[in-house]
Amino acid sequence: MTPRQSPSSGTAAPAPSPDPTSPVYRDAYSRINGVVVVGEGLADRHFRLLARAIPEDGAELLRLGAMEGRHARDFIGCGANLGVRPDAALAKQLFAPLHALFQECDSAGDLAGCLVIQCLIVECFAVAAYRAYLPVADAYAQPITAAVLADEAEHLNYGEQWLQARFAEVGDAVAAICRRGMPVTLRILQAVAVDMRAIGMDPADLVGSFCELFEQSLVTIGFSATEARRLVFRSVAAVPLG
Ligand code: PL3
Ligand code: FE2
Ligand code: FE2
Repeated sequence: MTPRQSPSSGTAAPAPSPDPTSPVYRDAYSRINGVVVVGEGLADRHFRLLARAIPEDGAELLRLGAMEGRHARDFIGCGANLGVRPDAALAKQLFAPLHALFQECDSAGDLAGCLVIQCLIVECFAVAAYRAYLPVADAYAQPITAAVLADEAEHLNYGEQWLQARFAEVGDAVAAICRRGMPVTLRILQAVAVDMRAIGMDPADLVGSFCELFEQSLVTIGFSATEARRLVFRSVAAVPLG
């Protein structure tokens, strides 16, 4: 069989590695770093709320929350190393709809909804983002990002196990919250797509691996491959990347 050329991704030739000390890079990094630091801080709060809502796993959930607090501090350090401060104001605005959805589920006693938002959607988002960042990260941020990535897998696992054990009762609620949570998450990404390109990342790649990871999680908890694909496809189709 003749070897085939790998299909073009539709983008131009790969851009030269961006210079992390340049003003353009640092300006973009302040917004990306803001999203990461605020996202980690919010994850910390969500795990503490979950610890209250699921007292039998309280100690475990507080431990996961403390990991998120450390991630936030570690990523602040990555910015500081470049002389950059995170743009927290923008990031808080971007995360507000997702946090509001979490609070709505928490107030309604919808534990499955809370776990889908934090442990499946946010953690798949984090894993996809940090994996995509690793190859372009500066020498200081690279080992920190690799260590954080290993922790995020644990957070994803917690949610998957909880939801899998109760899939018969919570399957419909999971599907409902996916339809609402996925578009608000993708809009965060859409808002920093231009900045991601400026630091050498491809936002379309990130969306692709986010969807793949999320689909896998849905299958792990009990959806069929077809149901999972359909659920993800429908949530994503509504949000074109700018
Ligand atoms: C949960 O542990 C953390 C949630 C944070 C989510 C962050 C997603 C960030 C997406 C945008 C760019 C990623 C670049 C990574 C640079 C450190
Ligand atoms: Fe984290
Ligand atoms: Fe996490």
